[in-house]
Amino acid sequence: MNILEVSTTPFTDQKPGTSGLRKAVKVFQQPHYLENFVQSIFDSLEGCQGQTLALGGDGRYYNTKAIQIILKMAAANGFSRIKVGHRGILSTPATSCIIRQYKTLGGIILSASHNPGGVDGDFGVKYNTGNGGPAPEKVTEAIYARSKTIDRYKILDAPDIDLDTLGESRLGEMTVEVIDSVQDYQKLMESLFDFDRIRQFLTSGKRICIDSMHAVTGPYARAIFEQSLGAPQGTVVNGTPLEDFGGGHPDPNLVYAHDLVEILFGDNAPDFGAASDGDGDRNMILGKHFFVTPSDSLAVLTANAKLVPGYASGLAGVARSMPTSQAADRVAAKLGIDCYETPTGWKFFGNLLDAGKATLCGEESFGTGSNHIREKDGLWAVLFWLNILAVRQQSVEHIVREHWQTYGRNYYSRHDYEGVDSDRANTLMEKLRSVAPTLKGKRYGQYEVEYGDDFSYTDPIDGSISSKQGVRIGFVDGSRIVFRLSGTGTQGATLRVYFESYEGDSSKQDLEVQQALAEPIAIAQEVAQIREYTGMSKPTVIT
Ligand code: VG1
Ligand code: CO
Repeated sequence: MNILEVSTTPFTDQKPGTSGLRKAVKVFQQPHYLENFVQSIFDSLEGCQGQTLALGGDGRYYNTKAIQIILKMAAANGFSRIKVGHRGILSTPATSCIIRQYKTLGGIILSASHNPGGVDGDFGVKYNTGNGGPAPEKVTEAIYARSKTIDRYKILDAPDIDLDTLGESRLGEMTVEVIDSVQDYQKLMESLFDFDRIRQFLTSGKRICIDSMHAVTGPYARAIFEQSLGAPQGTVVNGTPLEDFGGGHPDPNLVYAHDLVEILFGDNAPDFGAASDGDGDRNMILGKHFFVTPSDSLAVLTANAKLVPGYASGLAGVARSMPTSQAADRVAAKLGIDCYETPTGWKFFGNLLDAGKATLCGEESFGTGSNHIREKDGLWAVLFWLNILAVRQQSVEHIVREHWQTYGRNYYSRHDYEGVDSDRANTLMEKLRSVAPTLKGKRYGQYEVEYGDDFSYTDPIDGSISSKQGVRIGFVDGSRIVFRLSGTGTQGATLRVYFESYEGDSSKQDLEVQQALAEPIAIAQEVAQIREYTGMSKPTVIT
């Protein structure tokens, strides 16, 4: 078959963000746009000749089209084998699992995660390295640099591959292996959790509801919860991946997963509920009439890890992204293990996991995971919770309230201002960057500023430095306000403001969250003039 060398010119906007390159589908549909980026990835690798790659996506619009293009480009670039998900489907955690299990050179994940899909939605491409994790910054920078000079790409002139049939076929010199999307991932889960005990729990009258939000986890959740663990059919809702996610926003939080929230807060609510995002790496955990913040979830999993077979021998350490609440730090201190604070984005956990310094990791953005792979993992978190519930035989609410009594409660909330004019958002951040260091010692009501800075992270393993990772204002009592701009959006800028305050007194742990954080929220407005810069009177999303 014919290898074509297509000449092209660079696009200037192919800089990967927090998690790969994310753009509107229409941007990706421009002639050569996808091809340029994929060739830039291949050109940045140490060599594709004879290598194996994993490939799959979350099933959104343009997924299979992009897969066909990437397969032909991989063949033309000398790869010898591609493991591609059945019908193009692989969740982000499943891809990480496959890269590690089959020791592939890396993998390409097609997803814009929690961003809406469909013709008018978003699409994304992310490269993961041989450890199964998102490419670190030095790799994404190399890809970006290459994208700015690229002048040709290679592609095989060949018919499309049948992605609907499992098994091997040839594409030029390359073997394409269409693999079961679920099997390897499910086996990994079975090796970590007590499936018998969870099965007993789920067949003894406890009811759960798993919302896959018409995105990638549907097939995984059905196989694991309904077929293997014996939960009744219908436990998994919105379980068929749709190209436009049913018109929804596949982001498992209180705002976008409101259908599930209504079920769990309604009459006759089930005992447990969970939702996943577009590509299956996020999770939201709910109990009967109870919401678990992702930061608390990480802390509870850390405190209860010994109850779960895969973690029974103890944890090496725990890591959280900087804006994530310090609830896990308190558990780590009590367990006598290290707690690491990293910039936002899972790629920053990779080195800690590889070096065996952290076992569990988490982000406030509904992401939790462990050293079993190198991505956050939504269904893993659900199984972890179910394993704990099955052992403790107590409700979600009971477990979390008891946790607060032991460790104190870290009230936590994030306010997002979406679709802000980019220049204005940047100006707001610039101002904050210069003001923050001058605030030390300043008093706002009962709050005294202990420090103000722009978070800079030095990776403890390779010494690499990532600066400008978010402006922090820390108070003497441990409360914090953090400001940063999103690196995953595709329209304008999204300002994220994170609030945290600590309450050790168990008689004061039952306040409404926004109420408990009212003062820091007012301080953020005073310091950053959010309303003036965004032109918005209130956040677009509160989680
Ligand atoms: C957001 C979250 C971050 C997460 C990232 C990717 O990034 O804040 O914690 O790792 O999304 O998640 P940002 O830059 O928009 O704040 V996923 O599930 O979209 O791949
Ligand atoms: Co995601």
